[in-house]
Amino acid sequence: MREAISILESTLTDANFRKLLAITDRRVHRFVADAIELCRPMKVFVCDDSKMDTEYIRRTAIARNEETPLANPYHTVHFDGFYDQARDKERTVYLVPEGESLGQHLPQMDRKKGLEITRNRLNGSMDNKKMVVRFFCLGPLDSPFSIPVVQITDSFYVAHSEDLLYRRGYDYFRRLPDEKEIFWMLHSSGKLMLGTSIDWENRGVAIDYKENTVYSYNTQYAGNTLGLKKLALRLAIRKADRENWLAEHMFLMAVKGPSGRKTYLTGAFPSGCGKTSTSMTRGNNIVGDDITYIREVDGKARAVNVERGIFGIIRSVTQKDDPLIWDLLHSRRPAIFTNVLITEDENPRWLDDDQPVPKGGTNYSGEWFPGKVNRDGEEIPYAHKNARYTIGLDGFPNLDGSLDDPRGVEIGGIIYGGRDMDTWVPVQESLDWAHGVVTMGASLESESTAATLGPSGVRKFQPFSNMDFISIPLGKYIQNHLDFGLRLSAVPKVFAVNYFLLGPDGYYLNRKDAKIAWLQWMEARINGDAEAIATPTGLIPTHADLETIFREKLDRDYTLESYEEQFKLRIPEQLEKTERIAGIYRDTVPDSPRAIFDILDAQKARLEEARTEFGDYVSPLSFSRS
Ligand code: SPV
Ligand code: MN
Repeated sequence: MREAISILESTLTDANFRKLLAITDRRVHRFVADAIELCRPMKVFVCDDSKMDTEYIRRTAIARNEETPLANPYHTVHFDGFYDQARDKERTVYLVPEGESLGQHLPQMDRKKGLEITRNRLNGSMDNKKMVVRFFCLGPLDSPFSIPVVQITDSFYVAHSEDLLYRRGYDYFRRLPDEKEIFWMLHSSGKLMLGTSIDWENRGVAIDYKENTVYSYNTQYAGNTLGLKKLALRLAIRKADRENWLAEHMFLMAVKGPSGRKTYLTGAFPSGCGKTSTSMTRGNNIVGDDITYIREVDGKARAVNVERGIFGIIRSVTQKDDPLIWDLLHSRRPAIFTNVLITEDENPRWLDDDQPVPKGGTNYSGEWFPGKVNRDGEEIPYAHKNARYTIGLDGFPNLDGSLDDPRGVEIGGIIYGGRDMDTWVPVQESLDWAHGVVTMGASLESESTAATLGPSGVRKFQPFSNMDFISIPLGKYIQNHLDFGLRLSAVPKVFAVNYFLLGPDGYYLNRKDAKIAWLQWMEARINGDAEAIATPTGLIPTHADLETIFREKLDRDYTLESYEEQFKLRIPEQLEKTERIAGIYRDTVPDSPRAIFDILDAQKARLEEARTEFGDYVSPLSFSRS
């Protein structure tokens, strides 16, 4: 390769060259020069995070048809291609050096071969296009949590979205300590038609963890393209493994207790299972809704939000159920909607918004009209099920003051939740850290949703809700969780929740806002303010405590009848689950820690004993207080 500096000097305008060279790290120069040689852009734009530069990115996204302005001058819409509406798990592969294996759960490819394919796809991909070079930081700046990231993309939509979602890092890069570890992201949307990637059949994401670099091509959907989101999470999980901390697919929030008390909790839920809505519950404060780093500091578990914005699903968001989000999305706060419908009067519409079906408009399929069908004759809904909004957290009325605290916050609890219609009770606490790690985190299952390609509604193994992003062998990842607890003197409590329990008539047993009550109970438990009943699978609330919480927080009754129905121990389903999970680890995770089997066996024995004593379905009133 030619000298990086001479490549940069001959390709960049003076102003852009100066902006880039103000960052003195030679690794940065080499990465940009290599991307230029590979992708051969017509021009290169280096963003220095000034208002002028960030505005230029937003305006260019519109000028190039990647975004369409809406009636609200602070809003735009971006459409991803018809077949590019979610994360493509199958085509997201780890490039594995010779002799290494990540186990059978992770899609992987020989590194040399993968790099060759990837570089072929990216070869000349920015022909006639402008390359954007941006600098960001994952986590607060100047903190033990900070990870600097270089993002190169030819999509102004990607560069604009990241501006709303991540901490700008140009100045931070100018003062980086020598040899600080950096993540490197290179994306190209490939050929575009009307602002949309058309070569989706040849799309892919290649994770070269050896070089901390991720390549993404021929796709635009944020989960496949925004380097700082799920692409960096995969690299962060490897870094966390090396450095003994945790990189998790979790929200981070403050639950408010009595007399202004605040307790921080993180929560791992697979996509589309209530993660964002839990972190935005009324009366509490949000720190983040998607990705959290957790480190041990002086024996405590401290955590930060890796991001500073929300890329949230916009379906069933209504004025009545989600007033906070609704108001924010009708304000002067900059936002990008994706894959919603644009009405004739230039307003966004999403599914289940409590309004009549629109008469027509433009959506991800082009011009839309009621009854429009796809190639297979299936009706195209007016908006996609995985339609989203992108918005910065700054100025949210419920934003917690700790967002940018470089020390992070101490967490009192970790929650695991999935889409489970018939097994878990609405909320329970684990017997201890390892029991939580194994029977809650490592045993998490969930029905699939529209957030990933493929059929929805199929029960899937979703350990820690992080399975899609785990980048080390699964057994090692679980061992790291077990070990992390051992290093703590103040160990967070571990909880499991289930918002999706169905009654015999096929209806959900709980209203959406019941999560407010479960959070309150967890907050009380962490602070020693609530009793619990010991069952074979964990510690559950008493009816009396829930009755008080529902009355105080939700202004309604919580009857003994509801309690008995919701909190009954479903022994056949629990036993089946225990067997299923133990089977998965036995048959497919050769490096499973022994603790998984010991803890699952002990749970099974407790369940069988309870069945002998009480039968298959056991009222919570049969068990005694712990
Ligand atoms: C998720 O699907 O978990 C998301 C959205 O948070 S994305 O990963 O960006 O697709
Ligand atoms: Mn997510």
